Amino acid sequence: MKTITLSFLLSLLAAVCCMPLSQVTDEQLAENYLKKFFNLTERHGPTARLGISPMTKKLIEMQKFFGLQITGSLDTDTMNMMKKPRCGVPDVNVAHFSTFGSNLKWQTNNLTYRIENYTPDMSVEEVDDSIEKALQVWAKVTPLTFTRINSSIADIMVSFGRRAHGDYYPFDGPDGTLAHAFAPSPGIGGDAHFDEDETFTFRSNSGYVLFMVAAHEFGHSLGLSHSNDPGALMYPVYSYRNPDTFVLPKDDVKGIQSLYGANEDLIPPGPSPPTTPDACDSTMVLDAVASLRGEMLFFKDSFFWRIYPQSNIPQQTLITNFWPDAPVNIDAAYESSQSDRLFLFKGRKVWAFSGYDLVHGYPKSISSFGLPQTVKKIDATLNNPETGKTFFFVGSNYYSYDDTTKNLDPGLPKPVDETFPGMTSQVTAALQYRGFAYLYTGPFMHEYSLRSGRLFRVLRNNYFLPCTNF
Ligand SMILES: [Ca+2]
Ligand SMILES: [Ca+2]
Ligand SMILES: [Ca+2]
Ligand SMILES: [Zn+2]
Ligand SMILES: [Zn+2]
Repeated sequence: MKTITLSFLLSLLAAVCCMPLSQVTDEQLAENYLKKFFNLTERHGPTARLGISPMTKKLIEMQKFFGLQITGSLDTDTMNMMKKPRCGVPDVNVAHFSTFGSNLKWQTNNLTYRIENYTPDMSVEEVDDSIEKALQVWAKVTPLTFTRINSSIADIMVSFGRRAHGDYYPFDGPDGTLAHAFAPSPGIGGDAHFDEDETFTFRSNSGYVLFMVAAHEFGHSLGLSHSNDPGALMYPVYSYRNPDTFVLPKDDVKGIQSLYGANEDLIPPGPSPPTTPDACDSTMVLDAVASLRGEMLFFKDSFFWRIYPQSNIPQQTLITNFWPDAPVNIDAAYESSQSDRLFLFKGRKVWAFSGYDLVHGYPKSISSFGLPQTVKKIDATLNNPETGKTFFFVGSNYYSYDDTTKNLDPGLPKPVDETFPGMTSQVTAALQYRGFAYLYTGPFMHEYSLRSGRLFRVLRNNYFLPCTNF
């Protein structure tokens, strides 16, 4: 855990300069981003230790933090990440949960808060409710209590402002930075500021859900800094989540309890905190695997990992960060290179995506492939670009679909082990890659020649999805 002091944090924030996103080049945007969030101070001149420019060094730090491919250059993925809406507090650590330091915490468990002004985007009741619920996220798992006051100075002062709003850290107009908050200390410490140039909402996914943004900011108000766990509330990038079903993830629970301890009250057992799937878990059963434009995608729960052809460092992210309209906990996935689409399956439904966009008319019923009504879900799918056939695995059988004629092949279903010898257990995921078919069953996968159907090897998940704890 790396610790920083509040004054250091303030000096980082002070280095921010603000230009509207549309008027800056990628290079300027990247420089501003690295100054603002990764403490880039000097742009030019080699650093003695690495012999590379400070800009490149910070770029590598940023790519590491977000689990991007480490290229040291402003590639498309890096630029896309820099353009995502996010929190205004710097990313100073490259670990899972971290704090601003054990001395940067409140010395009392009973804190006060005050809502100084309101956004016109929502009703007063909705703002009050969102702020109250966002504080309760943290109160539920710690001994902390939050009492609202309507006059004088509270520990946590909540306000909405745009551009220069009374501290040294002006906001940046619509998108970019959504909010920021200050680590525990007297005065401005603990306070949370929200960028009024955003459109905040109560629970819709158009605009930014105030509850989600506020719950994140209050993590800073209580002493947490950012986490690189893409499932954590303290991950710096905003992602939509349903406020009605939100449960504080395990990483954040560990973080806040490291500062304040657990809630000693007997509370009725609720849903357990969600954990982010770990590629180092050798017993993990993937939901689905697919190729996409030369990359490999591994789906598990609400997340997926991407692996680029030139690197074997998986990048893990929420499915909805890429495809906001996509389902989670999917059953199967495949890429149709013919139509350049990604198909995702869940239950009796199929979703098709072109790039990030849901194709018009989807989701559809899987009967659109001609599958019989008796098929309630697909276990795995496998596309062979050479033959234009897609296999649908259902129980111990498979169906085969012709992408050209748009029909199921006759004489089906067939037993899986007739075509793939030795595959007698359920196929849980499948992938074609460089002339091979990989059929997963639990944490194992069987490697077959796509042409001859010959079984070559039995491998484990980590053959393609390595365990990289760094
Ligand atoms: Ca304060
Ligand atoms: Ca903004
Ligand atoms: Ca599956
Ligand atoms: Zn933040
Ligand atoms: Zn501010």
